[in-house]
Amino acid sequence: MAHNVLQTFALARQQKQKKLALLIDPDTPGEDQLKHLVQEANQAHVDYIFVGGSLLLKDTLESCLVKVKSLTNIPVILFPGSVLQVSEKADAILFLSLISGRNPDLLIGNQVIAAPYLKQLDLEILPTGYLLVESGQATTASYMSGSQPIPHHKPEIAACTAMAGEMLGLKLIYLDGGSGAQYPVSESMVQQVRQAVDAPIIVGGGIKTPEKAVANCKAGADVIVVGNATESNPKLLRQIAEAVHQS
Ligand code: 1GP
Repeated sequence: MAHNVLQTFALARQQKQKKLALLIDPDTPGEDQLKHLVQEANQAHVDYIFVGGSLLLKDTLESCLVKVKSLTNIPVILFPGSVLQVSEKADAILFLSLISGRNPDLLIGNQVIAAPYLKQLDLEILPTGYLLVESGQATTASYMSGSQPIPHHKPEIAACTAMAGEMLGLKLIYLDGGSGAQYPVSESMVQQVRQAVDAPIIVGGGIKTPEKAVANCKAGADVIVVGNATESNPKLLRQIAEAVHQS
């Protein structure tokens, strides 16, 4: 398995090419819906597929990964909501540290538990500083993390947090309003984080329109993540992908 996903993030950043990631919650789509969604992702030239969720209700992660991998060559990246969401069926894993929170389990505890398993797997590790941002209402991510998200209107806290994450050696910064966020991360927050770090910035949570995706790219995001909005309207994926790739 070629291990170059992190390099593709860095290269895209260098070349100022904006990327789109589709988030698939393995619980949500039925088999036909999943097939349709991945076919749409292929046609839209989506750059990455993230798979994971803050709380999974079914044991469908492995079967979902196998199905997705059988339908596409797009790199499939685990976006784990817990240590249970580790699988060699993906290409890479966002090895997340929830640096916006002060919950020691999600800062380092779960990573210690997962490390020996990950060491044995043929899975590329993407060290990622994960920042949860307050987004209008509690999300599953904010509740399950047992941590306080960064206030929406405090971009300077996000900037300092990202800066510290990069200084600690984290290679990617993920600014997330959480799935189904009422309002997405603000452009001014993305902008201040952009000024604070060189690492590629991933932005997601509540992005529902090509306009918002583009605004985030212009503010300095390198990768836009969309999930919820495409579940009800897979065609939106093409519109957002086109807008992101042209920005
Ligand atoms: C959530 O960033 C992702 O962690 C995507 O959020 O499902 O709201 O698009 P949505």
